[in-house]
Amino acid sequence: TENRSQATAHTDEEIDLQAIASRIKNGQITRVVVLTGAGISTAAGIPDFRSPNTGLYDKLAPLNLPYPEAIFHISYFSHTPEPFYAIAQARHPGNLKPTISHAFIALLAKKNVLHFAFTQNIDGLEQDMGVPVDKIIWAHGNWKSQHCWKCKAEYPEDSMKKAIREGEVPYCQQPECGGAVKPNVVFFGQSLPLEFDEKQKLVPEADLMLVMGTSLKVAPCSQLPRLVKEGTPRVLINIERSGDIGSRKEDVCVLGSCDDGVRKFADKLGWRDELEALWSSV
Ligand code: CNA
Repeated sequence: TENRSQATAHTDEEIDLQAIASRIKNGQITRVVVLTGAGISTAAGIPDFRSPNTGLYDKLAPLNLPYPEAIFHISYFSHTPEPFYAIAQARHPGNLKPTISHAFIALLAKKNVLHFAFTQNIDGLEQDMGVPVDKIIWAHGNWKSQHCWKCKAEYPEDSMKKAIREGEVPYCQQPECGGAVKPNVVFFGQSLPLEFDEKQKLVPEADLMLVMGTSLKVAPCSQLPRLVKEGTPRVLINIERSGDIGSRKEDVCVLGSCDDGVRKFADKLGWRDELEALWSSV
């Protein structure tokens, strides 16, 4: 009734989040599996793909692609690599400061409750924030190395950096190859790293899944939340609802920015000062 809603100081979502925080505090939750996407890095200055107006897919019109995802599709790249390199500089990680959402993942690790963290991001900000490398699964690879897409020969780092800076396609230097060089970022149509398969089998071990900043539109990462055992809470922190989170009674959706969401969660955990201090340290 109207009276009741006026008397209630906390929303259901806050009560649920508090209950989960208490279970972390009292040691009932010790294996948090995290799944993140571009939305945890937008506040660091890296646009996501699908947000209207600001997302990359809304900015590709001048490149005349057959469809937006073609820019990251291996079959398109294999014959037309120019559009990828036209935007590569903007996608290449510079010296950006991780967000407080990255710091929250690092804090989970510090508190020994991070089982592992899947990231669909290729920006490396988890590592920059100090999330232990052995806890990170780079589901979509990263920019740390590059190969010829055709003959798989490695390509020198400095030549790659120059190509990205100049927006030029780097070509393989092997005799008679001439294939385009591609960073070891997973494109559509390519397989994910073996580690992804190994770790996805362990998702049912989770006693909490925390999903942040992803539209859950890209498989197979989008399927990971379904692997969480029924009865195990799943928390979504995102501007909008995504995937099937919210469909189970133990799910909690914290809608809003990732950074506000992790601050709220940290308040309930009594970790807020530590979180801010950890974030300030980078
Ligand atoms: P996406 O499909 O663009 O979805 C992003 C989601 O995050 C959307 O639901 C947004 O509403 C939400 N969002 C955006 N900003 C915020 C914010 N500040 N707080 C809360 N929610 C926010 O991106 P996904 O990651 O789901 O898609 C997977 C693709 C995107 C992967 O292949 C990534 O490699 C790729 N990507 C990565 C980066 C990066 O490395 N930082 C940047 C852009 C795209």
